[in-house]
Amino acid sequence: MRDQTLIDEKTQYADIHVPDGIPDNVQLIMHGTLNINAQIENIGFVAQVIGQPDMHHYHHLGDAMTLTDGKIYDPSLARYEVKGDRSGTPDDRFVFTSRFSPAGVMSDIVSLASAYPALKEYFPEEAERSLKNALMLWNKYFDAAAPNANAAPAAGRRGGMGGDPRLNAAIELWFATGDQKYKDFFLPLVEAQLEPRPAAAAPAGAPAGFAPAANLTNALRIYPYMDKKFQDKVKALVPDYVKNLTTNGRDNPYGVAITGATWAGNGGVINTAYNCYKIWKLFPDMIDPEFVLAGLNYIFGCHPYTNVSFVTAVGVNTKKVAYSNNRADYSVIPGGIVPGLLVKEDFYENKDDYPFHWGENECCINTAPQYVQLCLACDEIVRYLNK
Ligand SMILES: [Ca+2]
Ligand SMILES: [Ca+2]
Repeated sequence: MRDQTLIDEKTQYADIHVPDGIPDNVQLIMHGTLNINAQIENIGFVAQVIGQPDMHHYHHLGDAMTLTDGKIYDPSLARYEVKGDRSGTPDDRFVFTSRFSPAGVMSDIVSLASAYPALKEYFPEEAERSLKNALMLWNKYFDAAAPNANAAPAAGRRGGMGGDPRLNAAIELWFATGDQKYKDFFLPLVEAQLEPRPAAAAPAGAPAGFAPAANLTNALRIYPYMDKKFQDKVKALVPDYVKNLTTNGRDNPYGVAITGATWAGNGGVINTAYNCYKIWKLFPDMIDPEFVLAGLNYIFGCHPYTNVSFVTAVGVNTKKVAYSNNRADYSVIPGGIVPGLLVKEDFYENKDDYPFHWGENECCINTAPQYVQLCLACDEIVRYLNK
């Protein structure tokens, strides 16, 4: 695994182009679990937002390290006065602890349980701490997170998007612990996802008679570890899934499904293309690997309106204005992926000279690892095709 960065969490020192013997991906995961575990151990759950205290921090363009002084704000001190680990500088970030949702906790379990195997070799203590907190949250909120027990499952942005919000948590806890009880819980839910979906699930603008394909995402994730009966069932659904991809792509020449509503759909384009890669790995005769490449080509510029690469600083003609970890107007931080396009008539589609359309111009961090995975998948496919 790639090791090009020195990261010392104790001294809070990082240096690029200095390998330190630990894979950088593992260190990134560690960096995230330190924050998640600290929140769980101090306030009992992960807050929906840790935000900037004022406008200056919100649009801060300097080194992000300088956003805060690393000391606890003490209003009894004079401005900029420092005493031990406290200071009179009102730069502490705000933690929003309202809008707690048991369903939202399930995604914290996903993060911690999936971090466990990744951290075990290099950071065994942090791995155990992550698993312990994941199990604690599962036991504490399992009942309250049930779809029918959740007073307002969609009230928070992390409250789950339909279905049982505990499904993915159970899958990751099963991978982490091997405990059969998690499998007993998730398997019927995954099998339900393989059932035909109602016509109402068809994408906007789908042709008449459009039959949405089964949701294969979780089934593909667990496929290698399941029995033959399950595997046969998944395999039987692949032709319809592939046909659906073709139908979805029929309304544009790019071979991808553009969401057309709410948040623009680059995340969906990337995830669908990566699902196609997983199908190609399992059933190479049943899908054209071009479906995988089409997703990345779209992200890199083969899309309506412009040929701009949606990955900031990757490509010849790239997004030059995008919100990232700050909201500084008309600026950009390299390496983010913007949400992309809605493809609406007379709409401000992903403009650099009018970048205020949040749902098309804001990079979200969860898209970055998905994009990296898709790049690795495409690299493998291109090598195979050129063999
Ligand atoms: Ca490293
Ligand atoms: Ca401070």
